[in-house]
Amino acid sequence: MRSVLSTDELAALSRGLPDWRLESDGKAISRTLKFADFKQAFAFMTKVAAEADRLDHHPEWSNVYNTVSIRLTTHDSGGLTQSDIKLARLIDKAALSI
Ligand code: H2B
Repeated sequence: MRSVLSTDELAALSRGLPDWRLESDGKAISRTLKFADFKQAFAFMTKVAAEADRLDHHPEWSNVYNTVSIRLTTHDSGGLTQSDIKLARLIDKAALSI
């Protein structure tokens, strides 16, 4: 099981993730993305789904038309781990390529 990140580790790692919001208890990060339309939003989700499954680390997310809301946490560890940071970076990259 991945270990939960310390406050210092989190501060350092999240510097590269300006679009993500840290929840007040420090146990999850979230981001909402808007696309041109539903087709683009779903193309993004399809891309992220495949990569998340490859990582064996899955987002909590929802979609309404062109908007995708994402929350990342590591359920097995009860907080944020390197896996969430890795997935957040991957999501940012995927959003740029849609
Ligand atoms: N995703 C997330 N976000 N947190 C987890 O703890 C987690 C996961 N655990 N995907 C994985 C799957 C685990 O349940 C499987 C058995 O590896």
